[in-house]
Amino acid sequence: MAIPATLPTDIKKIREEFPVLSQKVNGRDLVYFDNAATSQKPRQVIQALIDYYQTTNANIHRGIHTLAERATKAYEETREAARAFINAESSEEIIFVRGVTEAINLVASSYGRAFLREGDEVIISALEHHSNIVPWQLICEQQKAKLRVIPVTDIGEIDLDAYGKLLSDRTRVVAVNHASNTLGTINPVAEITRMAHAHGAVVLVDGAQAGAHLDIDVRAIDCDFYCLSAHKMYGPTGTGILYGKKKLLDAMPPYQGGGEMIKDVTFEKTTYNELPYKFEAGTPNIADVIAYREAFRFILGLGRETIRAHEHDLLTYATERLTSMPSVKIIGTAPEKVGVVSFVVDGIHPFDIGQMLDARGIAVRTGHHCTQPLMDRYEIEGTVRASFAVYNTKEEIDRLAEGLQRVINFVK
Ligand code: 7TS
Repeated sequence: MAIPATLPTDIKKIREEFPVLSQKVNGRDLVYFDNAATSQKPRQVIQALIDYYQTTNANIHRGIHTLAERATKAYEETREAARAFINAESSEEIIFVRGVTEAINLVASSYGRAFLREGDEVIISALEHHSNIVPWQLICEQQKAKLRVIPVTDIGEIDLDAYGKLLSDRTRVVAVNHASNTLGTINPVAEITRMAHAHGAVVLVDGAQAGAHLDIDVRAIDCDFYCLSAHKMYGPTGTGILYGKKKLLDAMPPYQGGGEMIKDVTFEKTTYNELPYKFEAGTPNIADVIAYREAFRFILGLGRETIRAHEHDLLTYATERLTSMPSVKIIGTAPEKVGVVSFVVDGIHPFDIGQMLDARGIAVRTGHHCTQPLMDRYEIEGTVRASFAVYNTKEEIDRLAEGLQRVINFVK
C-alpha cells in the first residue's frame, strides 16, 4: 500500500513485515483497526508455519525418529520462550491451550471442582469478557458457590474500594483482566492480587489484551494464573498459554483425559503425567505452537517499550481527534489504557457506522464486544471500537476521523 511519506521509516519497515496490510479493501488502502479481536501476522510467523509443514511435521513427545525429535524440540522451545516472556519461574508452569477461553475454562473447571465448596465465593469484575464470566458461572452453579462482581466506575476503572468490601474469608478465586478489550483500561493487577492474597484467595489474570502491548511479569504481579492467546499478539490462531504456579497446578486434577497426560493406564487406575503434560491431553496444535515462538521474537525484537510508546501516541491522537467531534462520545476514559478507543455517536447505530467505515476500507469492530454486562453498565447496546497495533499510523487515524465525519454528515 502507499505509505504516507510522513511516516517514520521504521513503521514503514514494520508494515512491510505484514503482507495482509498491503491490500485494498472496497477500493481503498486497508486500515486495520480490529487488533483487539485478532492482530495481523508478520512474515516470520507465517514462514514458521510453512517451514514446519514443509520440513518437520511429526507428532511430538512420542517418536524417536528425527522428525519427531525436531518437532518436539521446537515445541518445547516455544514453552521456554513463553516462560521467559512472562518471567515465570519454570517452564513446567506453562501449559499450551487453545487460547484464553480454554485457559480460563481449564482453571474454572479443574481448580473449581477441587477447591470450590458450597458458600464459597468467586469475584470477577464488571469489565470482563464473557470468557471470564461464563466459565465461573458454570462452575459456581455446579459447586453451589457464589459469583460476585466488582463494579466499574464511570470512566471505566475497577472500583477498588468496592472490591475491598467484596473480599472476605469466603473468597476463593478472583478473576480479572489485565486490560479491557472494550474500554482499554489497564487494571492494577498486582494490587488486586495483593488484596486477594490477604484473604487467602487465588488470582487469575486474563492477559488477552496485554500480550501484545504490556510488559508482563507474573512473579512481580504474583498472580496464581495468567492467560494469553497467541492470535492477539501477532501469533497464529488456535494456541495460547495458561501459566499457573506449580504448587497449584500440581494440586489440581486433570482437565481432559487422553494420550500424553498419563503416566500409567490400567482399567483399574490411571496415574497422571507430570507438569505441564498432565494438562496437555492428546496431540496438541504443534504447528501453531512452534510458530508462536516467532511472535514472541517479533515483539521482543521491536521492544515492548517501543511498542507501548508508539501505541500510546496513537491512543492520544485518536482520543483528541474523536473528542473534537461534538456528536462522538468516548466510552472508557481511564488514565491508564492500552490502544483501544470505544465510542458511540448520537443517533447513529454502531453497526451502521461499522458498515459505512468498511465501505471506506476501515475495519473496526462494533457491538457489545463480548462484554454485555459492561454495555448494560453504561446503558448502551454497543460501541464502535478502534483498537491499535504497532503497525498502525496517525494517518490511518485521520482516515478514521474523516470517514466518521462523512458518516455523521450523511446521516444527519
Ligand atoms: N479475554 C479478553 C479480555 C478478550 O479480549 C478476549 C477476546 C478473550 C478473553 C477471549 O480470547 P480467545 O482468544 O480465547 O477468543 N476478545 C475479543 C474481542 O475483543 N473481539 O473479538 C475477540
